[in-house]
Amino acid sequence: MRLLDGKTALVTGVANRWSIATGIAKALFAHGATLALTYQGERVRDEVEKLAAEVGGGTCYECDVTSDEALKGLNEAIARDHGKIDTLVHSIAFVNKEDLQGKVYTTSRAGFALALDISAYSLIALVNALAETLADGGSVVALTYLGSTAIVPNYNIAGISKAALEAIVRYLAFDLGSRGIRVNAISSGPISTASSRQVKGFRGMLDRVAGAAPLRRNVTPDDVGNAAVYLASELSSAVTADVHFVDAGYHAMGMLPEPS
Ligand code: 0WD
Repeated sequence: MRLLDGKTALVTGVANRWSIATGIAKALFAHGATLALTYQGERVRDEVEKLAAEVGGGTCYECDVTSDEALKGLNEAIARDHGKIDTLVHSIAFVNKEDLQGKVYTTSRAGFALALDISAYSLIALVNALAETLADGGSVVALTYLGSTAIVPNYNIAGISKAALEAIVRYLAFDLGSRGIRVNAISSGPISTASSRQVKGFRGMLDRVAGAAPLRRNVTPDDVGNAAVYLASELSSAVTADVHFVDAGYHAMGMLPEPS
């Protein structure tokens, strides 16, 4: 059964084929959605255009979310090419590499501001820029991680940014709820991507999760994509302001089992 026929989805944060956003785009397309993809800049344009061709010739737009002008331009281009969008996926984060290791208290003021701007404020900025283009009854989905509410060594300022992002999800759910627009986050288990590999000791995290999670495995961008289809579709018609875990159950462990 296709759940998104006739819907248009804007998916941000596609950098390459391993990006979580790519898995989400593929799943939305498989369920009938027409896609628009955004990417950060020149550096990844060719790769993203290649990926767009694989998901039904989705349109591609450059948009650096730190630029209000770029966000305004994105909204104009989307309104011109697609009219309205039914689903907005926020799959963007950035933290300076030196802030993804060591002590949180050594984070610089500039590093903190940059991480919070790109990883959290950008959701507010995107929704503000696209407010008129987002269809009533639509769905907004953001990507988060367990490090928002629990200590994950080295995730540091990224976790603090995710705490802000999850709070933003709840407040936006209230702001947009009167238009029937739902806003949720997917909390993904760790997946090896260009961003996650910047976290010191990331490989070890994958092994530990696979050994301890109830499903005894890591998750994939396809797993996350399936949950995004649910959150974009009518199947989640009364679900909003929620953080939905797609992490093989790892978040529910109170104590890790003995290694087998
Ligand atoms: O383990 C993981 N990979 C998890 C990721 C677990 C749980 C959550 N997440 C989250 C991330 O925090 C992020 O919000 O999922 C989202 C997507 O991350 P990803 O797929 O792991 O990483 P990646 O493929 O690197 O995409 C993130 C992208 C950037 O990629 P690169 O590699 O070029 O830094 O965020 C984009 C960029 O495409 N991005 C921006 N986009 C627009 N404007 C900006 C910017 N200023 N900065 C980064």
